[in-house]
Amino acid sequence: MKHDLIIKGGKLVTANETFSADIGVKDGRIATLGENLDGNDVINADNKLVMPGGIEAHCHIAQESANGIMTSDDYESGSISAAFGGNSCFVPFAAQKKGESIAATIAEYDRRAETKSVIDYSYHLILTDPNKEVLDELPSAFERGITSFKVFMTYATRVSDAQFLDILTIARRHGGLTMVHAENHDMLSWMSNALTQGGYTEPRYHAPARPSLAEEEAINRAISLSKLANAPLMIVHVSTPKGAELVARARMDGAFVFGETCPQYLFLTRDDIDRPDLEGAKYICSPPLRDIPTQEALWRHIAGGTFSVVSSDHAPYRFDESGKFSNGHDVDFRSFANGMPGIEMRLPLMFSEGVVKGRISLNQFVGLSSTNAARLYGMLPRKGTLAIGADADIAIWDPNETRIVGDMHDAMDYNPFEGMKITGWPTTVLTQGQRVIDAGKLHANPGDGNFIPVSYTHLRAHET
Ligand code: DUC
Ligand code: ZN
Ligand code: ZN
Repeated sequence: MKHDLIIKGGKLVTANETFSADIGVKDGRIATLGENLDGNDVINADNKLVMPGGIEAHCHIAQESANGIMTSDDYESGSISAAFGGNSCFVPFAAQKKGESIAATIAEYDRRAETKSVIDYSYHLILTDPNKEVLDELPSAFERGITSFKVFMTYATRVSDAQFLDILTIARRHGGLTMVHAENHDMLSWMSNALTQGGYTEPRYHAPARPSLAEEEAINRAISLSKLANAPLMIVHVSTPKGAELVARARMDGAFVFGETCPQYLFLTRDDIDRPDLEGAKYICSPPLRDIPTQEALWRHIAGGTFSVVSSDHAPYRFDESGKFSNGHDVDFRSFANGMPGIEMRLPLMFSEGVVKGRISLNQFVGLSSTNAARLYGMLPRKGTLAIGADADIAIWDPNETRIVGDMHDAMDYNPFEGMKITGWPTTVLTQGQRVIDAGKLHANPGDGNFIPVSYTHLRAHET
């Protein structure tokens, strides 16, 4: 067969195997894995690793925050930055506004994504107003190929436990996965009020205002609700050792519970929020940054299988009046925009500090960065693996390239990981067989990425 493209000489890595083969791509899909293939176009992957492209499963793109502040990245800059970081697909959030129908939310995010994304995408739907009409409408999201929902246990956008149970139940019935931001709202409000009333208002007080206990309590409650509804649940951005233990325990007990953590909890600490002259505001994210023993515990849980995915939680707000200081400079820690960028850093950080430093295997890296997200969010076997018939969503990595982290390709004016020395970078990224990134250059156009309708089959915990 004459292929459109062949990738020659690389070492192929999936979540389960590592082997040498060439890949033949035809009509955007992997047509052949073998030797001596024939193709119109050739990518030489000698001394490179050839892996499924990353799937970024937690990022905020062209989305207003809980306080109404728009992210700096739209689908163009966000997808370009994701691709430069080794991702061939991403799943940002479509966030329902209070009073808005599901159809209106999805239509709005289609408008934001359609002509802009350079890589394939889907959405998780954030539910902030699950009234009766919205719950009745929810099954229509499945028909559209959207099967994951996120709820908050804090912020004005939070749901009650009863509403959470309603959503879990509908998701279970139709084959969907509910994701949760787990922090106890009243504990956070009480701590924040006490701190601000005492005059403790600088960015650094964001950390004590959101204590580990608030996450632990909420994770415990969320798991109980998922057990009651017998419905699958993904606890996103787990940031505490006790929270991770609760996820591990639930999985061992056979509950439908999955966990995610993020690079910021592995590489930064609350000392970063302590930086002078409001610079600490760059490091305000929720849950907040913790400490070194937490980093070590989270790494152990990554290696041991507690977490199915490591996602960036890219929530980009610039260090200016458009972002962090939308409410002014002279305000307390609650009023700075909440989140930090990292969509381009997730995979290089995990490769360098995880694989190169021996904390996780190459196959675990592929599982955590691509395959498990594909399985959880309904894209496997179309995406997330190197198999015949799968989309040719491929990232080719130079495992030896070393760089000092500087500016990224997002629309941000700072990089929280700047200055780190990283070994291993993606050199080529393909989505459906088309070069998106090659040799440091962008090859795709806005709108080349496609919406990928997904369907989800319930998993047992040990399957990711
Ligand atoms: N939760 C997120 O998932 N991202 C940004 C801020 C937040 O609270
Ligand atoms: Zn969250
Ligand atoms: Zn998030």
